[in-house]
Formats: sequence, C-alpha cells, structure tokens
Amino acid sequence: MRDALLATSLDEIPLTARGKVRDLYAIGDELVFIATDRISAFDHVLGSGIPDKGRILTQLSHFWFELLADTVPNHLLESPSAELLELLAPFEDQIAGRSMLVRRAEMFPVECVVRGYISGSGWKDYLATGSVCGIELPKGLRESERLPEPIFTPAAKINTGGHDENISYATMVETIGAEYAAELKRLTLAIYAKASAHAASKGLILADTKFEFGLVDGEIVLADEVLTPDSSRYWPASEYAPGGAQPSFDKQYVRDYLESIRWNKQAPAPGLPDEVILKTREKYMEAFRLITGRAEIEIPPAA
Ligand code: PZK
Repeated sequence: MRDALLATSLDEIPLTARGKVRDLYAIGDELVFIATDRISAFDHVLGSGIPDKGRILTQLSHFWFELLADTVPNHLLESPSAELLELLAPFEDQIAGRSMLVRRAEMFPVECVVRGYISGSGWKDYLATGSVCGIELPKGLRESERLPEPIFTPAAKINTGGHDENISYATMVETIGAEYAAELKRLTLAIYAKASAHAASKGLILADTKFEFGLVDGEIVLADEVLTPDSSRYWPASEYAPGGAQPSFDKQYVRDYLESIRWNKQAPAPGLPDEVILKTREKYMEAFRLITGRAEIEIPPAA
C-alpha cells in the first residue's frame, strides 16, 4: 500500500486555501485543486489518512463532470497553459491523478444543496419545524425517507470551520439576486435528476448532495468537487431502511472505531488502526467502481 498524502507543498506556488481535505493553489486565473488523503469525521481531520482517497475522489469528480457536460458547463480547464504545466512539472508526485486544473471563478456565496431523502441537517430542521429551508414537508415523515420530490435547500457558507447554515430561497434571492438564484436552483435539480438516475442504475441511492457554482466570463459553471462521498450521501439501495439514520457508505468503519474508543471529539483527533484504514479505502474504491464501472483508479507512473 502506498503512503497517504497528508499535506502538499508546491514551494513558491502560493497556497490560496486549505480545506479540511483539499489544498488549493493559484497561478493567476488558473487554479490547482489537490485532493489529499486526509479524512474527516465528527468535524475533525483525523491523524491518519486513507491512501489514494484523494485520487479516488478526484477521478470520481472528473467522471461526473464528463457525464454532466451536456447539462452544465464546469470549471475544468480545457487546455491548461504551457506555463502552468511547466510550473507544476516538478510536483508530479503530489499532483498526478489527484488534481483538478480549473479556471478561476467568481464563486457564489451559497451552497446549492438538493435532497431526495430527509437526512442530516434536513432531518433536524424537519423535526424542529416541519420544514426545511422554508419548504413545508408532509407530516409524519420518517428519518431517511424518500421525499415526494427532490427539494432545493440552499445554505450560506460559514467560514472558520462552522457548519453551513440552511437558508430560505428568499434569503438566497436577497444574497445573489432572483435571476442567478433561479438558474442555480434549476441547474441543481437538473444535475440531481441525472446523477441520481445514474446512481440508481448502479444500485446506489443518492440521498442528497451539494454543489458550488461560480461565474467565469459571465457564464455560470459548476465548480468545486462534484458528487463525491465527501459532498454527497450515497446509500446502498439493497440495505435502505427508512426509520433511522442510514450507515455511511464510506465512513462507517471510521465512525464505529471512533465511537468504540470513546474519543471525546475534541482535538487532537486520533489516528486509525490499519484495518480501519484498509476497509475504508475499500469502501471508497467500491463507490468508485460502482459509479464509474471502472475496476481501478489511474495511478500515474510519476507518483
Ligand atoms: C474556490 N474554494 C473551496 C477551499 C479547496 C477548495 N473555480 C474556482 N475559482 C475560484 N475559487 C474557487 C474555485 C472553485 N472550485 C473553491 N474556495 C475557492 C475550497 C479550500 C480548499 F480545495
């Protein structure tokens, strides 16, 4: 097994943003997303990584961008500049197979969430108010139940580690304007329709997912990572049992382990035993194989 890549460094290329799991570098209007092998659980980045996780998720994002290309334009660079490729060449081992070269976009400050099933923060809000983001739902829904139709539930990005805050569509309109709000909602529901149908054909329920959009030269593009297990809830259809929380497709071994050692969920987060790392890696690969129909990820020779 290869080592997990936990941190990146591209020397003089400036780091623009470091997320829990991904590092973002910028050279002018060209950006380099690098998905590391870091894994988070219970809102903390854990002490161990999952080898190849970043490659698996990046290649899954690329698969979805291509499948969705006739539904929405995206932020992937069609032809990265020679200057960019030359600058990145010395760092092939950190980049190959786990990076996205993307166009700088003016990001909309809204998370575009779509839910086909009631789970997570949606379930919490429903229990408290009977609605999610101001959308009234039928009474008597059970946790994880399929909704009568998919709902668009935007959220405001909260920086500095906080959770995003669900907002009403009216608040989204106040934030970005009625025209952009309507178009992002339309795109989000159209992408979900296509992606959830693909997932269903592979035996997976796409319970919910989150998109980020931006503007490039005045055009709305789908940005960020897309439809990965880090941004989506996938459930095996064969094990679906509404009436409670569904096990996480990818992180259940991790959560079970962390509960078993009774970690108090305060920093520093513990590392993981080899068996948990290996089983979790296999879950990410299983998701990749099911969704893409490919047996293996690509491991570039440089890496
Ligand atoms: C952008 N993030 C989130 C945070 C990451 C990613 N195409 C774009 N143009 C400009 N900015 C962004 C994007 C995209 N996508 C995305 N922040 C800015 C983020 C931390 C680490 F890898």
